[in-house]
Amino acid sequence: MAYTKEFLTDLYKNLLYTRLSEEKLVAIYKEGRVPGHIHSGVGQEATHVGSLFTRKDGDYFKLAHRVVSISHVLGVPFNNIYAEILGRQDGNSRGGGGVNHIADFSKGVLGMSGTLGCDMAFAVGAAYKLKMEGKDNIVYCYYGDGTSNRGPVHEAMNWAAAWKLPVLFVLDNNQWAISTCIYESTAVENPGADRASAYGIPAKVVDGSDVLAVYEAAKELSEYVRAGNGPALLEAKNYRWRGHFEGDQCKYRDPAITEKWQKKRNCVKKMENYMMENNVLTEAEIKTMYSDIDTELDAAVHFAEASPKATAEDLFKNILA
Ligand SMILES: Cc1ncc(C[n+]2csc(CCOP(=O)(O)OP(=O)(O)O)c2C)c(N)n1
Repeated sequence: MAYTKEFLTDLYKNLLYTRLSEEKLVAIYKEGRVPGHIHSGVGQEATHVGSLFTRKDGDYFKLAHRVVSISHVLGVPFNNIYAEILGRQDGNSRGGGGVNHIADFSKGVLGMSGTLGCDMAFAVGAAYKLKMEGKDNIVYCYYGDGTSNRGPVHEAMNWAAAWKLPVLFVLDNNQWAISTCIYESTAVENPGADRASAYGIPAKVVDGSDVLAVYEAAKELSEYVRAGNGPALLEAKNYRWRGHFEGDQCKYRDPAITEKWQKKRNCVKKMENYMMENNVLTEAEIKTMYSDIDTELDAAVHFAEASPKATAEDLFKNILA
């Protein structure tokens, strides 16, 4: 085994935090405790956790609208993540941004645009700043397969490649954009990796349900980017387990395919098996972790619910005009 026990435990724990947090959001949404909507990222956690485990202090992150609790890996507390999603003043954007705008500049989390694809240019702009500063920091830029078909994505990638800017693009290919399957909207097998070569960007395709495989691929690519070679792209093969939003009945797709992914490509279960087979954690230790994390997440939800609601005036704070 090439990894230390500490590294594997930390990686697994963060994967579990992300899974249980995404499930917690679904549970409280069902109880009517979440205003607006959520995009659950259950099933896609390993792509984000595995790649973010290659980060360094000073890096920037352009996250996406799915796997919304992932910024906890970067140090944003669950209290503030949940408060933001619930529209409370203790949210990291004082409840004014909501689920699509988890940002925390102190942790390098740049936020995102609800107009998908346009925020890819923010990431490249941040990479330009890093290049001017001459640091070995990079920008992690996450996007979806549906988003990959938008014009601003092309512009951002072309700019990053032409100016050799330090961006690791991570395509979380869950095969669906609301009710449109990627194979109906895209002629190539790998909407990220197959197009990357046209920009002169090296790419890798990885099984998104294997957190160690994601980590290894992201490590190689992020080192290439940090060394000043320009951008790289990682495409992770995933499947969107739930609807586009909670309440989506998914009538447009075959539930048997979803079940197959849930049974065979469950990133948390796969990592759990690995941990037990390699004597890193016992079943009992894993069970304790589940209940400890669940208690912690419940406390974060209670914190968020006790926080005052964002007011109409809050909407006009922190706006650049
Ligand atoms: C420019 C733009 N067009 C359409 C939408 C509406 N929309 C929100 S999420 C989504 C699906 C995006 O699919 P993908 O990029 O694959 O990400 P996923 O939701 O699967 O994680 C769409 C079309 C949007 N937010 N912005």
